[in-house]
Amino acid sequence: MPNFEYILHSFGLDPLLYRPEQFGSGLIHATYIVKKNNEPAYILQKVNHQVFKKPEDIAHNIRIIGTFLSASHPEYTFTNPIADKQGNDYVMEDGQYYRLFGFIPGTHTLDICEKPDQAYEAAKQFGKFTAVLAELRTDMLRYTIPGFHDLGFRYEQFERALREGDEARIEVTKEVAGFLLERNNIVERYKYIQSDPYFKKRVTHHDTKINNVLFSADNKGVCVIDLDTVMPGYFISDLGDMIRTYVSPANEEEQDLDSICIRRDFFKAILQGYNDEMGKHLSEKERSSFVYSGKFMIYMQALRFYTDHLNNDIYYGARYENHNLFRARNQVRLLSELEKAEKELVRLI
Ligand code: GN1
Ligand code: MG
Repeated sequence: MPNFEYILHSFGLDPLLYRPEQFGSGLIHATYIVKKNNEPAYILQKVNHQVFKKPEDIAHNIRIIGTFLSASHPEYTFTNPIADKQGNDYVMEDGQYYRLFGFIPGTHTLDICEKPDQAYEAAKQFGKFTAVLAELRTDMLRYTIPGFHDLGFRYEQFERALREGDEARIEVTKEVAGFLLERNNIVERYKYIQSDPYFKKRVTHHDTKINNVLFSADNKGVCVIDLDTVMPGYFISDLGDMIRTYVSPANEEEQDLDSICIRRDFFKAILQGYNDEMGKHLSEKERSSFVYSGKFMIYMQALRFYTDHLNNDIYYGARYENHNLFRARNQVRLLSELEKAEKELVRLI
């Protein structure tokens, strides 16, 4: 257990009045909602230092973005981190980094995308985030996780795991490896994108799950949160992760693979919401990659879960036997479903 008394105190909060409770379902950080009189007041997060080797880079990016927005888009809702009593972005306790954000009153998050309207609102918020930052020079930002959405790099990690990973696991999961190896053209297309001047690097969120959007009481999107992975990137990361996580009613934890399917109306809603903000910024070439973006992200997530399984779950951890293998098979199924629906989805656009 963290020493909450010390942490709260360092942020200038009276530990007798404020109480942290475990919150959310992220795989990487531990998140707490800090309540006063049973009402949410702050969000406290312990940063995963294994994954984010330089937490100060996150703070750097958020500061640059906050400063830019307050000058150019003061109306934009942006959750600046709260400094501790000494003015630091973090409090260190027992070798761990903690940071604090204000809770925006009247907002809530969703864990599951249940209606096309929600997909639309979320996509609009992620699109807006990149759009309001269109004039910010991306070279001002740091890469908080080097190679994070570099599919070539993820593929190399997968190949290395096939050579050096757990032999027993490799032996009994050959069908997953085979499926992924066969689709290496997804990597080739990404490499082409990297050299294509019509694909622009922009300020990209890189984690566009629905629970990273705040909604108002009347279910309108308010803003995006969880800015650790904000760094320069391609729009296919953000659009693709929405397709990956909103389009199927079953999420990446689902073990009943037959419940995975492609909901056309959700796909359409994502594109509408994203385009309403980003349409005018995207090139023709970029616009012809909407379905590809979904394949790109699902494929990358399948690679990452499977690679972690072969590496004995050192990154994502496993709450039950073969957890990451189940997750990988889930993403493999989702990718197959997307492939089957592809022609129809292209027509929808
Ligand atoms: C991680 O921690 P969470 O759930 O927000 C991961 C994402 C993956 C996701 C899969 C830093 O995000 O890239 O898509 O798990 N974040 C990092 O659920 O690796
Ligand atoms: Mg996250």
